[in-house]
Amino acid sequence: MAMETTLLIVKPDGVQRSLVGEIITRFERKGLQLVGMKMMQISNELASTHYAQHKERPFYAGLVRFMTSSPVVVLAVRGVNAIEICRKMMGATFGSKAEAGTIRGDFGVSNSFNLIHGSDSPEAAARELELFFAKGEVVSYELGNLHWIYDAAEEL
Ligand code: D4T
Repeated sequence: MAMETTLLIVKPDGVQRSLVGEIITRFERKGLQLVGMKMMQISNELASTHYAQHKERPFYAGLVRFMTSSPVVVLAVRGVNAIEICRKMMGATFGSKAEAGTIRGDFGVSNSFNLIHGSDSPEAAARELELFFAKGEVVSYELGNLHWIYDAAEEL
């Protein structure tokens, strides 16, 4: 298992529903390290680039409209196996189906608004971190309690 950095986005519905703190808290409590964070308004161009793989899908136009409808909070989150861990914590794509205990399962019921985005592979994470963060906005620093989060002898 590798140390990974992943991109998360608290989507417009998460911001509008005042769930930003609640959502970030879950990742912090898990033991993941915040290494980048900002509020921003996603442009049409950025939303189109980010969701380019869905361009032909029927929900694409609505998805771009949704992602640009209100500010979002973007996060860079680091940890061992962080990509898979974050995806598990997010839950299935829509709140109506997502398991209780996950972010989408606990806070949403919609079949299009789904509160949070998370990179789904190392390649996607690298691409998305570069799309959303400028050089220098993702930082490196030592977590004081790292040796209590991981068994340093075994896992790092
Ligand atoms: P993201 O990419 O936002 O982390 O979500 P998922 O990885 O869980 O889901 P996805 O890529 O299949 O969908 C991307 C994005 O499109 C919206 N969507 C999706 C939608 O509005 N209607 C749909 O039918 C689907 C499949 C929600 C997430």
